[in-house]
Amino acid sequence: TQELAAAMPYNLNKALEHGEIASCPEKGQTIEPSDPAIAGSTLTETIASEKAGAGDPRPGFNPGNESLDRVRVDSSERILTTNQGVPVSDNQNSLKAGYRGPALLEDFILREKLTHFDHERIPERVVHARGSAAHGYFECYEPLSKYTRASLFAEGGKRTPVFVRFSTVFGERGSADTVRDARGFAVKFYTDEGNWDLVGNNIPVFFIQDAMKFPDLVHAAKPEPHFAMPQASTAHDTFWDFISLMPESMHMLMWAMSDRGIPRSYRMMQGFGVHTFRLVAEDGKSQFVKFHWRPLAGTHSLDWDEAVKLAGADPDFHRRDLWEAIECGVYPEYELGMQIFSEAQAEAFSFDVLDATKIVPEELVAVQPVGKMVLNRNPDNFFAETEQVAFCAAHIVPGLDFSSDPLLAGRIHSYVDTQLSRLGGPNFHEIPINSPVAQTHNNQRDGMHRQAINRGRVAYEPNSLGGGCPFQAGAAGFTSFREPVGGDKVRGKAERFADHYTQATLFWNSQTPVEKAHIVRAFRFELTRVQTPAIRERMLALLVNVANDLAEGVAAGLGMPLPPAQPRATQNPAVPEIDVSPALSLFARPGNGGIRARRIAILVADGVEGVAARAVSAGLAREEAVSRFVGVRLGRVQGADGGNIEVDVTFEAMPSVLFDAVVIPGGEQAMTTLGNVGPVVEFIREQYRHCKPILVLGAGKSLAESAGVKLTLSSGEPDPGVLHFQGENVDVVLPQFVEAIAAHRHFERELDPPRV
Ligand code: HDE
Repeated sequence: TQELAAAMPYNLNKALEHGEIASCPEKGQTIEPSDPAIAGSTLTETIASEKAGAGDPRPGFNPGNESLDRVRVDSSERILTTNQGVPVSDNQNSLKAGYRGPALLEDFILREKLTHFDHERIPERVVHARGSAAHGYFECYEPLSKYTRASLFAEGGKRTPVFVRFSTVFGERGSADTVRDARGFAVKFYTDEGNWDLVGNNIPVFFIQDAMKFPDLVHAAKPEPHFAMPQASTAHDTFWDFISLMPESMHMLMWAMSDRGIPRSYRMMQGFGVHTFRLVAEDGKSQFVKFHWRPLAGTHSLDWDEAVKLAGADPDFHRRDLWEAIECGVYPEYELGMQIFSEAQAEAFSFDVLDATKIVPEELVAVQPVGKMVLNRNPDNFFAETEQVAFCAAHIVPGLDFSSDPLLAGRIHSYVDTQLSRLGGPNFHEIPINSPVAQTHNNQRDGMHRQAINRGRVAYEPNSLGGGCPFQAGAAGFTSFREPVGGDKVRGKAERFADHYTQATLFWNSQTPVEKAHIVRAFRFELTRVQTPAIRERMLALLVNVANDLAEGVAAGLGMPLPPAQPRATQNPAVPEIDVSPALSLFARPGNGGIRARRIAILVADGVEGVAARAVSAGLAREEAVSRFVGVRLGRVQGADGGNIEVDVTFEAMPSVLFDAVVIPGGEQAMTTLGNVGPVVEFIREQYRHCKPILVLGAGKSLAESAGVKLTLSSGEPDPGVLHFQGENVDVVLPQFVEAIAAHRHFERELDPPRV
């Protein structure tokens, strides 16, 4: 059957796809629903974990594939047709009355083509418009049935297909990837009891506490409405005007101004569910939970100067990085962790777990690893999958539930609502990327673009004509946790929400000196761009409440005196449990020491030490890093040993910011040539200034030094990120270089004393 199906155009497959029932439908309501939940059914088609399979994934294998097969179109060896399937004989010329005569209205082929084109665009997402996505799977480590009956956590080794979209928040669809912003981290789990969307961010808290303020926040951050500037940047008056009047945003701001706001890669950032959710066990007992994603490649960021330059050199930097890593088999992996705690524990905390501007420090509740996610396949079509995927904070499955976080409440409404205008009606769940792997049966009918052909005359419940089907699942279905609620109808907040600074201070205290310096720099940059002095002053008055040294640093950067602190909303904030949490530093998760898919430049010109250059390239390839021979122009250069090296890219096409590290391989003649080319010297200088690892071989030293590279720190200690090797066999120095690349950045240079 599969061979037959493969040989047929996709639309002829329909009968095969629906099986006997479709090819020979019986009358009325007598058709057996092919639902595995019904006893005796032999159909396993909808079991998500079976689709995901077991064992190491084959390259390019996509567990979600099968469910999308029915809509995949491959036009190889097919003739061109209209949308109605009519073969088209001429795709070059419209139909005219004579070769020089007017075009004819009857040209349905031209009209169909233009009409379709005219309607190709859909509205972009109101936030998170710019994003990139990938398919993969989630694998559970151990059964979690003690805490939750969610089917994806039922067995160790169980796999559930996922589709994950990463995004920036405030930029438009065509904006640059490397802007300073939070990043969306949205995961759609196609579980066998329906879709669960964990729509998170790379920052564990949010700007605001109540959904009521979301439109205000977004209006303030987006380009200003009169002239639509600036694009994808919070460095403007309306954002800081709003923020400086919203002290609750102080904690999130600390994260956003830290290097978390400019990640190196989607593969190298954490994800967080942000809100407190609930796990609900079979016996109805519930615990609170916070979700964490941890990248196995570690958490790494860009330098701000680098991020700015990348926006020009490659606005698709993160999209490309994700795509290329998956294409070359370096599958991004993240571990899912849970902080599980009881209501009683939550009551005792100094903060309110329903307040999305607060974290639960890991020192209070450890993050328990529960499974891992592997992204192993790129989408086939950006629009059909990445653009049309609709995540929704309301999509949860049996075994999970919401908390009463007032920010979450608004999200439960907003996500479905936005799809109605973005995707054009109530049937967006039928768009293939959105449709669950589990079957759907209900009496919802019709509406724009309906795909399902619901059979029979019954579309109501209770019914007798349909044998009562589809019937309620009862206890097997989703049941909300029986949370006792009471109280007056009020608008307002609980008392602990009024402490806006304690956790902002905790974050600041937990940063290393270099991270602190970067935070000060980011505030300075953003507030320097602000034109209204009163807004700068208000921000400084808020920062005084976070930490004096922070406020002083920013004030000095702005050339302003430090104003008195902004009065606090509460005079008696609860005493925090901890003052420092090392887990909040970006350097707390350096990764697994690997350098897979990191990009390394090897500089070449005629006369280069070819043997060494090739050996470094081969050594890096063994680590699955991507090295490139960078030259002044394409073509070949001749090595000092007489051998040729093919230049992969030029300094012009791939400037320094596109590489994680550089190798200066030596060869007197080559080094002299390169030293006379301005962009080459600038390339090396930037690598050094951005604190990247530099491997200098033999005579490469003179070129490195002429670009300002120093082999030692001012203290005389060696710079661990600058390696100078004189010997013959470069394999000796490679492990050290790999280690330096895995460490990502060598900020010793930056702080010792500020010299780059
Ligand atoms: Fe969203 N958010 N959001 N958000 N959000 C959207 O939904 C919204 C919030 C997040 O890749 C929109 O389909 C409200 C927190 C991600 O497609 C919209 C509030 C967090 C994505 C929406 C929040 C997020 C969105 C726009 C406050 C982190 C991209 C298009 C009450 C936990 C998903 C869309 C994707 C997208 C509303 C706050 C994460 C308008 C009302 C907090 C990752 O519905």
